[in-house]
Amino acid sequence: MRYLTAGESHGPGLTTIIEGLPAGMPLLAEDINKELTRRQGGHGRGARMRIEKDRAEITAGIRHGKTLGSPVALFVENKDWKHWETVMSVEPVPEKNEQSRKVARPRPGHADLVGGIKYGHRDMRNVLERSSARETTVRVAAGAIAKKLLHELGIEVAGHVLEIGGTKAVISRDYAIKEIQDVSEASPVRCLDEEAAQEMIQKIDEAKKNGDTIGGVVEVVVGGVPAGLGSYVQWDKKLDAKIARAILSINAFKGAEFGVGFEAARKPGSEVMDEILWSEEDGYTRRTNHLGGFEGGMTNGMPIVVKGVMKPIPTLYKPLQSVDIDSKEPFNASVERSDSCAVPAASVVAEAVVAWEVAVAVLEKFDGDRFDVLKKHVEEHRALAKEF
Ligand code: EPS
Repeated sequence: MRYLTAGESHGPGLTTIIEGLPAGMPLLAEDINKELTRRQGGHGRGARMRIEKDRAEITAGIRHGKTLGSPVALFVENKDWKHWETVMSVEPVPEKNEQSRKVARPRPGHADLVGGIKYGHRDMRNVLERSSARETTVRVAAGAIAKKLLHELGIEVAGHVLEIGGTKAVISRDYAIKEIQDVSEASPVRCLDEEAAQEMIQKIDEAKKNGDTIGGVVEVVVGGVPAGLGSYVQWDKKLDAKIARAILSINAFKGAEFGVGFEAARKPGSEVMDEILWSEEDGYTRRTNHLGGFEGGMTNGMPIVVKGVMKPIPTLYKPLQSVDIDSKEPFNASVERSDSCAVPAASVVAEAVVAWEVAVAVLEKFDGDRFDVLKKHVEEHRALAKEF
């Protein structure tokens, strides 16, 4: 299964084509739309999210609520496009209009300058329009389809926020996946610790007042995962590595870790490995889940637990120093409309990209043409793994 996305932040809209879905899988536009709405929310979002009401228009691949096995195509309209029709016109515009909203003072930390050098864009709007996190809209749409496939196979995905601007959530017990979904959904910052959430909200408000931005840490948990997705036999078949890449592909993400992650460097092996248990009811399990559901690049049947680190968004209302690429004089960076914190929204994007990688791994391991056959194969595999 694969997908590509296309679209500029202030162009007519965003498009994706998803190829390789099995035929006969139930799928409604609402399955996608509810995820698009989740991505738009969270305390700290800017004015753009008040303009948009992201909705997927499905134009191919589904009939009577079920996938056909042919490519699924969908389009999400940018409602803001009507304010940008000349600036972002596909057709040539009069010379006097070409310069309008030109970006010549690159923002430190954004793709502006390097993208400009790479593609020869002296107007760096040509870079920022595509490098904008607006693109994550259609990645969430593709992820929503992956989540639906996983859900139908008894695999559930939940994301939440662990940290914003240095305030850490204290998670005092193990939450079931459904609880993570419900509790985070009710929080304006998608955090399971209500006290920490209040502090996070204050920090976001402070950052906004100061024309600044803040980042944080998100976590995605996937439960009901069959053992043996991915493989140890070749470096590029390791599923944890694919998930880490997917996390790092989210705009502004700088790191990923599984289970205890970087803490493993500071502990002896006896405190890191997860002891193996077996029971009639559950088959093989682990006493703990320090390794975040992975051994040898393969899922071990325990929940996948992966964290991602998001840097603060680089667009600052109180801009940092930059250079005007026309005059080469020092200037403050250009100011674009932005969010003061998008960590809660990014946790929804993280769910989507993780769900995508897990769904691809499921389809690689089991039959991918017919959904009913796929379901049967997954059930058979679960029974075999238990008896092993
Ligand atoms: C975003 C849409 C963008 C930004 C944000 C994310 O819209 P606009 O540029 O019109 O405000 O709000 O992206 C960034 C700040 C960025 O630097 O990438 C969205 O739909 O999530």
